[in-house]
Amino acid sequence: MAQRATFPSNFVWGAATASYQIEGGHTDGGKGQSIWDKFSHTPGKIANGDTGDVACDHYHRYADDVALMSRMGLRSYRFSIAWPRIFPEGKGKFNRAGIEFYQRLVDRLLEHRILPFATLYHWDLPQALQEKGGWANRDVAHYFRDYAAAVYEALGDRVHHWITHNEPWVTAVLGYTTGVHAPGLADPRQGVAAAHNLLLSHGEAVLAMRDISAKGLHVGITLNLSPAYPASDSDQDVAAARKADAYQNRWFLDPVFKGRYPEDLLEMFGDLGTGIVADDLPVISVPIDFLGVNYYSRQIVRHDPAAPNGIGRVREPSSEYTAMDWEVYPDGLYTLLTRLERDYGPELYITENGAAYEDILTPDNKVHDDRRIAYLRGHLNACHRAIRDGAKLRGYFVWSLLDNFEWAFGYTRRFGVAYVDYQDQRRILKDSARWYRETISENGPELEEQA
Ligand code: IFM
Repeated sequence: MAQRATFPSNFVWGAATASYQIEGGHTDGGKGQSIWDKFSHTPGKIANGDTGDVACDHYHRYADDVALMSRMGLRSYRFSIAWPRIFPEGKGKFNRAGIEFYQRLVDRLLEHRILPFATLYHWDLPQALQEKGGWANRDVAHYFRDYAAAVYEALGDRVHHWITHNEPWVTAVLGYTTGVHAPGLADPRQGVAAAHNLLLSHGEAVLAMRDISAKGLHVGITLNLSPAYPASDSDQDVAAARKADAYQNRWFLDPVFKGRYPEDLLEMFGDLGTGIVADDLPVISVPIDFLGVNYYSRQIVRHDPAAPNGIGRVREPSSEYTAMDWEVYPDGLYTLLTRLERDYGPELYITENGAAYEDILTPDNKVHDDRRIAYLRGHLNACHRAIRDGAKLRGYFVWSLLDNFEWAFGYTRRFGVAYVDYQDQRRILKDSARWYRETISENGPELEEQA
């Protein structure tokens, strides 16, 4: 019998998804247009011209999907709420049919004893608010607070775990600075302002929710974090890695947990930082109950005078890479979790971790995704070691429950532990889903050699 890495008895085992990536039903139940509806319909933005119009059709199949979760032995499910279903214009008229969809979903989850974790924003901003400047407009932070309060009023009796934002770094950088995500802007100044307003909206939402009822409420924010390793011991590479850490990690961690922006980051921003309002920091740093961590890979950094801020990237040729071309590096998760404990100290959930591979559906309807199993096992072992060494890690959500719309990559990347046949919307459990079910029921994966 394999030895197991046993987790604490109350450890939360789950899987995660996001509204635009799985729901479809893009005009159903009075839903308004989101920036991703608009962006995905803009020629040239998404691989193969894919859109989330239908996606996994979860909007219509949610009951079957909850039954699938139950078959997988999941104890928890992290999903996101589509703001344009609740306020089709972003503010003003509340759409009852929109919230009823999530009430039905949550009721089903609870019937199956699956603990809901709801994310308020996973990137599908109402297009009407983009027309007012989107996250670069500070008013949108206040509209987000109102939206958060309305959703919490409607669902707070049955959902106790809330995440304000998913990966605000991605919203700001990919959406406003590089433009590969909706709304597709390439304006670094707006990127910095958007990041600040996202942080402000987070703090305002937490305060508003606590005002409504703090009883039983666990609220946090999810950040995409990635430790930066210098490519060599040279002072220049070490300094470049430190800058990469400021840009990737401390940009959001420090305002939320320390109430200040990192000095070295402000230096890097220079006059691009005009959207940063120091007076907002007390709201941004309102205490939260946990930090959600999305971890996929590390970064190896060298000094490169030709790269922005001198931050150059290095590829480790001996490593394995996923279909996203992301290095498989479980030890980076251990490094990250223990560093979060040392420097910030919050309770933690891994709110996303997983891998895309070129999965093949066999004629007898199987997907033998051994590499995904190895990826998950390696990362769970890293979690186990981090807990042993003091990290307050309370749960783990695999990304993702289902194959889904992978943003600019459309449907070309499969992250699910359940395979989706987009022709007929069949769900087929991959070997990794069976492995995960066993891991959950044993409360931990097979133990690996300790690093
Ligand atoms: O699919 C995304 C998800 O929406 C946010 N975190 C990373 C995942 C994989 O790219």
